[in-house]
Amino acid sequence: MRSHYSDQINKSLLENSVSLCGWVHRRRNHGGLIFIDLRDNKGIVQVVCDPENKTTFALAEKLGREFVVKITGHVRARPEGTVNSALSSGEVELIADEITILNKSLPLPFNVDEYQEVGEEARLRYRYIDLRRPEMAERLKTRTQITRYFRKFLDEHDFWDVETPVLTKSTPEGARDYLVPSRTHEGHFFALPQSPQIFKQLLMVSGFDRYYQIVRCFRDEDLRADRQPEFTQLDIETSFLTENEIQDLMEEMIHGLFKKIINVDLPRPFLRMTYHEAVQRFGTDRPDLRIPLELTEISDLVKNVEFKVFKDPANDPFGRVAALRLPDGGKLTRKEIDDYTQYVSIFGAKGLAYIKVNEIEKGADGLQSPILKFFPPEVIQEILKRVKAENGDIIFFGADKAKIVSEALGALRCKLGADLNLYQGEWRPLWVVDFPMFERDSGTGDWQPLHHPFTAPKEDDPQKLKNNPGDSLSRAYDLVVNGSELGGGSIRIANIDMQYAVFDILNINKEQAEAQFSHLLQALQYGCPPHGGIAFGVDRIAMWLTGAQSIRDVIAFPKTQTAWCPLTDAPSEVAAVQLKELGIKIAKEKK
Ligand code: AMO
Ligand code: AMP
Repeated sequence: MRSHYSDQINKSLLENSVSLCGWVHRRRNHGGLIFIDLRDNKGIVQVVCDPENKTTFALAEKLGREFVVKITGHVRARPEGTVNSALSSGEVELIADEITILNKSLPLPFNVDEYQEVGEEARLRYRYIDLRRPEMAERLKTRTQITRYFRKFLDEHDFWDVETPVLTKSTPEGARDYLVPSRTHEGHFFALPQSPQIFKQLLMVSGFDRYYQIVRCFRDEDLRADRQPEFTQLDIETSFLTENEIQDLMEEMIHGLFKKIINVDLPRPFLRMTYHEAVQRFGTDRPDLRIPLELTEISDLVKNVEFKVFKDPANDPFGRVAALRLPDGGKLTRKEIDDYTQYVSIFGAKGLAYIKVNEIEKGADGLQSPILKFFPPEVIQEILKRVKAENGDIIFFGADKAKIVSEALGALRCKLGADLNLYQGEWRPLWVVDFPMFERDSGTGDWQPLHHPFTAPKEDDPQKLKNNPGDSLSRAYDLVVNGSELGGGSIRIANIDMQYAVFDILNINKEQAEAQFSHLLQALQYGCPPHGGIAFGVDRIAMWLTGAQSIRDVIAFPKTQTAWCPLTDAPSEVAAVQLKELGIKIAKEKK
C-alpha cells in the first residue's frame, strides 16, 4: 500500500509523489490549511491539505486522532522558518493529493502525542495504545536489538538454541511455583519453570556442550520495580569450562552488548569481589560501586562500652556494629536525619545513631551526637580514626544482628547516593564470587541454598561439606551492574554423592529427592560432564540500557505489582465445567 516509510521522506524526494500509511498523530487547522502529523512505525511526516483540493480537504476535516489513513501526495520543501529539526523529515512536507481513511478510531482513553501523566492501570488496560507512544516503542525496539545481539554472539560461539518444556516439574529457584492442573492425570499438576535449570544440565549430559535459550521463567514471588512474575532469561550452559572461562566469555558478550546498544566501553576485566568483601564494605552482595561510601566495621572497638545497644551486638557472633561516613553530611538537618532513621527501620534497624564532626581538633567538644555520653573519649577517637573522619562529616552507625545492620546501612548508602547524587562514573560492573553455599532460614533456622541446590561447592568431599555447611563456599558468580543483579550462575554438581550430600544438608531426604528430582539424579550417573552456566535477566538488562525506571516499561504486556493483567483481566474465574473436568473444587466461598 505504501511507497515509503516516514523516515525516507526528505529533500532527496522533492517533487516526487509518495504514498504513506499510518495514524493521524495530530491535526491542526491553521490559516485555512489543515496540517496532519502522519505517524508510522518510523516517525512522523507533516502533511498539508489545501482547500483547493476539495475532496482531500473534506476528508481531512473528518479525520480524528489515531484514524488510520493512506495519504498520497508530493514532497515539497517547507517554507523558510518552518523547518522542524526534531523530525528526520523536518525539512520537507507532503502536499496531500489523495486521502483514504482505512479505519476510524474511538476517542482515545489518553493521548499518545504529548507527555501526559496517565495512571498505570489505564496504560496497561489499553496497552496497545500505550505502546504507540514513541518512547515505549523505542524501548521495545532496543529490546529487539538486545536479543538480536545475544543470538548473534552466541551463534558465533557455537551455542545451540534448544527449547525446554514450559509444562514441567518444579525447578526450585527460591520462589513459589505457578501450578497448572492436568486434565488427563486428575489430581496431578504441572509446575511452570522458575528457570530451565535442570533441563539445561540434562542437555550437557547429552553432550550438547554449549546451549542457550531466550526463555520465559515464572516465579510467584513478591514483586518489585525490577521483578515480574513472568520474565525472560538469557539462559546459558556449557560443558568443560571452568568458572573463569565462563566469566571471561560472558564478559566479552556483555562488553559487546553495551558497546553495540549504547556505545559504552565497560572497563575490562570486570572487577571480581568476594561475597564477604561486598557485604563488609557495602552491606550487600550487589553493591552499586558508583557510590563512594563504605561501611566500616567497628565491633571490636565497642565490645566493652557501657552502651548496650552497641555492646551486645559487638559481643554476639551473629551481631555487627558498623559505621557509614558521609563526607560533608554535617549539614543534614534534624528532620533529614529523622527521615533516614525512619528509612532504615524498613530493614529492621531499631535506630540510627550518628556523630556530626564539626571541629575534630576540639575533641568531644567539636562533635555533636546523641550517643557521645555513652562512650569513653578514647573509643570515640579510635572510631573517628578508623573511619577517617574529617570536619563536616556525619557518621552513621548500625548495631544489631549482622544481617539487619548490613541491609540497613547498605540501603542507606544507596539512598544517600541517590538523594545527594553522589554517583561517580556511569557504569560499574563487577563479578561477585565466593558466595557461601548455605545460609540459615531466619524463621526455621534450616539451611537454605544461597543459589539453587545444584550449585557446586568449592569443597570436593561430600562428607567434609556435611561436617561444616556454614563455612562452605560455592562456585557461583553473579554479574552486578550499578547495584542490580543482571545475571547469576555457577559450576554445577556433576557428582551424585555430592548432590545427595547437598540435599541432605537442605533437609531433603533420599525419598523426597528421588520423588522431586529423579530425572536429574539418574542423569548424573550416566556420564555427566563437568558443566556450568549462567542466566541473565533480559528485562533488567533492557531496563538499564533504555534507562527505564520500571521493568514494566520494557515488557510489552506486563503484569501489575499484584501479578494481575489489566488488559486481559487475568487471572480470572473459569467455568464450572472446566473445574469439573480437572477434578478441582474451590474450597473457599466467594467473599
Ligand atoms: P537467578 O535466579 O539468579 O538464576 O536468575 C537469573 C537472573 O534472572 C533475573 N531475574 C528476574 N528478572 C525479573 N523478574 C524476576 N522475578 C526475576 N528473577 C530473576 C535476574 C537474575 O540475575 N537457573 C539460575 C541461573 C544459573 O544458575 O544458570 C537462575 O535462574 O537478573
Ligand atoms: P536511645 O538510647 O534509644 O535513645 O538511642 C540513642 C541513639 O542510638 C539514637 O540516635 C538512636 O537512633 C540510636 N540507636 C538506637 N538503636 C540503635 C541501633 N540498633 N543501631 C544504631 N543506632 C541505634
